[in-house]
Order: sequence, then structure tokens, then C-alpha cells
Amino acid sequence: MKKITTLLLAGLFAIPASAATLDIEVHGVQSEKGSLVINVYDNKKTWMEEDQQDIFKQHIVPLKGALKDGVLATEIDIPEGEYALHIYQDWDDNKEMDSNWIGIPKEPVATSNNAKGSMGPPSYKDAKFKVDATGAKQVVNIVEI
Ligand SMILES: [Ca+2]
Repeated sequence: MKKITTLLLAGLFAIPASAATLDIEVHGVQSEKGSLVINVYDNKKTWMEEDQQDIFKQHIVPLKGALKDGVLATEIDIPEGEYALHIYQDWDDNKEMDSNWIGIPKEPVATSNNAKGSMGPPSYKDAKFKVDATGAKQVVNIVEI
């Protein structure tokens, strides 16, 4: 019996206990043009950088046929931890958040916790949230700035 218990425990620990599901609802999507790009960051050093190596995880959802009353619902499998999301509607599907010459986004944007910046982009501190073993949910509004 003891042996079986040990085996069971070993089996349990072999499963990555840290896998969790992050549910994301993006409200206020105005059109089905392009894709929704969800960039997940796990530290403030790389926050909002667009190089692939700076992004912890990227999740791209084509919008055609994916909206329900202007809401896009999706989920990401992610280890437990602390994260912040930067989301934009990539109208032209060029995998970049287009912005004007002073850096103001030209495509609709959203941030986890609906964090807002004052005179600049929102901070990692305001946007960060925890994902524990039971997962997490973020409901955000996407807006044109
Ligand atoms: Ca773009």
C-alpha cells in the first residue's frame, strides 16, 4: 500500500502543478478587422516591448467571426505567476502596434486591470495581476486613443 501511495504522489508531482488558465474578455471591439494580439509580460523590464524575446507569451486571435456583441472571449494556458497584458487590435495584421510619431497608438489598445497611464503608457505595476492554480480572469475594454 505504501508503495502505491508513493507512486501516486510521484505521479502527482510529475504533473506541472503550475499550469493554469487565464480567461480573457475584451469588450468594446468595434470591428472584425484584423486580429487581436495579446502580449503577456512577466516583468516590468520588458513591459510593452514588442520584440518576441521580450514577450513572455503571445496569443493572436483572428477577429473574423470571433466576436459576440463586440466581445472577444479567449483563454491562454499559462503557469502560475504574476503577469501584465498589453492587447491591441492589429487592423493591418502586420504584427505591430502602429503608433504615430510621438508614440500614441493608432490601433485600439487595452491593458490588464484596465490600467491607464497619465501622460504616457500604463505602468507594469498598475497592470499586473496574479494567476494562481485556479486560474484568473481579466475583463478589459479596448479603446482607440
Ligand atoms: Ca498593426
